[in-house]
Amino acid sequence: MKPVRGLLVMAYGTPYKEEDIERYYTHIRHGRKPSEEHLEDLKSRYKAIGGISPLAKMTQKQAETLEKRLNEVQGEVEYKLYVGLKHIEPFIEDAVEAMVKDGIEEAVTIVLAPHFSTFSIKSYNGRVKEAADKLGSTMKITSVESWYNEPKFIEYWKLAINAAFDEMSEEEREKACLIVSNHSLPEKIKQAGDPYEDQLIETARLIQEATGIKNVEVGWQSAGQTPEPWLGPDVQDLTRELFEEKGFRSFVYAPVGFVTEHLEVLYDNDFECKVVCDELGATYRRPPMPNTHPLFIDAMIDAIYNKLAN
Ligand code: FEC
Repeated sequence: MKPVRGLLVMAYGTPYKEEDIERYYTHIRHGRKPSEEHLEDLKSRYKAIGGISPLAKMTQKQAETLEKRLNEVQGEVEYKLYVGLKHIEPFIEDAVEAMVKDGIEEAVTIVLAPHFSTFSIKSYNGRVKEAADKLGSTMKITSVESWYNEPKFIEYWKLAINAAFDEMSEEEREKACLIVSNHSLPEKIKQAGDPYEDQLIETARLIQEATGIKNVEVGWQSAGQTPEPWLGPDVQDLTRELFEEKGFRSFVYAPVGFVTEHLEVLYDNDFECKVVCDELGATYRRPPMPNTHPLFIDAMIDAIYNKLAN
């Protein structure tokens, strides 16, 4: 029998039904209940994308596809899947507990988000370690920290973005701009030398190199509602600026920091950025997210094997 290696796939999590929204939002806010106004605002955004987000189902599908593919491409160990979420059950701690109960002695962990930041990947991995320590586990844990520059990940976006540009007439293409974006975070992360911003800039550079697209800009989206400064420019402001100052008339949005059509894409891109484009009289385009595309799944496998080899 082959040895079993735990495969812990982590993701943000989303409410499963409307009644979950308040506790989910409270968890995101580190236990502080949101105001009635903020809660209603979030509820209305979920309503606008059809009630709940497709994220829960897609996270499970991505994780299962990754497990299946990992067991197809190698024969030394058997990967056993565990899913752990940041803000709703099954929580990261639940998944670690399940691995310990199952007697897993070695595990690899990966987060369904390509760029490293202290706010995101570091906190996911920190929670894994803390949960394992709390249980007195000696499980050997190898954690992938980022995979934004994996060649197959860039290849996925190259194909998806090129397909969007191929749909354009020659005339539209001349005045088109690609906006590569990620979730904004408070600017203060930069003081501690966080690589998050540079990793997005590098992703955009690699995509530009692969696609040969002339006009590529970097933007940030989905910033939180706090008074402190967040990484910018915000994609909506950037769209207006590029329209007015550089004369672009068609915008292709590639929110490469996400991997699924969830709230931040369906609402913040497909609704909010589209409203800006409509107001300006510009064309809105957004290539499909990676979801379970084989290139994307294989990019994560390469990242896992690179990490295990080190
Ligand atoms: O349900 C869905 O489909 C959407 C899920 C969702 C994803 C996601 C990804 C990231 N977030 C990151 C950072 C922050 C910070 C705050 C924050 C707030 C929210 C709220 C919702 C939400 N996030 Fe999120 N995020 C998703 C959903 N996020 C809902 C609360 C309402 C709002 O502001 O819209 C601010 C917290 C605070 O108030 O203190 C910071 C980062 C990612 C990408 C990495 C990852 O997936 O972990 C970073 C998906």
